[in-house]
Amino acid sequence: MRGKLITFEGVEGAGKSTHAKLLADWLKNEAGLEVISAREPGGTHTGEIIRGILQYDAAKEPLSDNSEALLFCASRAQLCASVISPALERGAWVVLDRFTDSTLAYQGYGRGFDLATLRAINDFATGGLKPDLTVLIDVSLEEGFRRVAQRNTGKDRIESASMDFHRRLYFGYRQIEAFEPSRFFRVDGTMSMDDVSNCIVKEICARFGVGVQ
Ligand code: Z5A
Repeated sequence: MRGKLITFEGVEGAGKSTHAKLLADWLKNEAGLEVISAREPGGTHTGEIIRGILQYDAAKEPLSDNSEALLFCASRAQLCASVISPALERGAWVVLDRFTDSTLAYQGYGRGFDLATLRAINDFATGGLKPDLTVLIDVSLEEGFRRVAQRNTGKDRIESASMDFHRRLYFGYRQIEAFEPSRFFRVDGTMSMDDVSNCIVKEICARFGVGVQ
């Protein structure tokens, strides 16, 4: 049986990496499933090189908005072809820290690119692959930035964009969710880590009939 693709989305500092890992651990250790985890951009050798260009100006020249959009999708295309599709086909579950909705939110609502064009580029990159479930972790921009600042690793290229850019993409996630409500599970990311994690596991069990082995 084909595996499931679960994606995590939200603003910076929402808790995506934390909860993607907690879910992947639960699926492996409690539900006994084969699980592949990856982050975007990245997750392959090519994708990690692209990540360096996108986040830390590794190419040492200003990146145009068009190049930015295409590079996110190039990283995704490589990840889909070499990791996600083969894993799903052999029945593994794939848990992703960001996927196609990030492009719609950041490059679409944030940068102002046409959403239909971005959807077409996303489909080209993924071969039309859609998540079985997208967990949208909801925290305010202020809370997300507070958490990121506590981490004290300095701001990357996209984190340094204007507050208006971040407000647009925060609102964008709501629009994307409204467009396909049944694919999304929105969870209040300001609850304790245990409560957020338990809500996500409960939703996965209810939707897909998996449970503790
Ligand atoms: N981007 C794009 O523009 N277009 C695209 O198509 C794609 C991406 C795929 C990737 O950055 C950047 O690329 C991102 C979008 C853009 N832009 N920015 N900026 P990244 O991968 O380096 O970072 P991120 O995706 O924004 O994630 P993040 O900043 O690492 O945040 P997070 O993963 O959501 O949060 P976290 O690391 O799990 O948690 C943050 C802190 O909060 C940490 O200390 C946790 O212990 C804490 N935490 C987590 N949950 C809780 C709860 N429930 N309570 C309290 N504290 C918590």
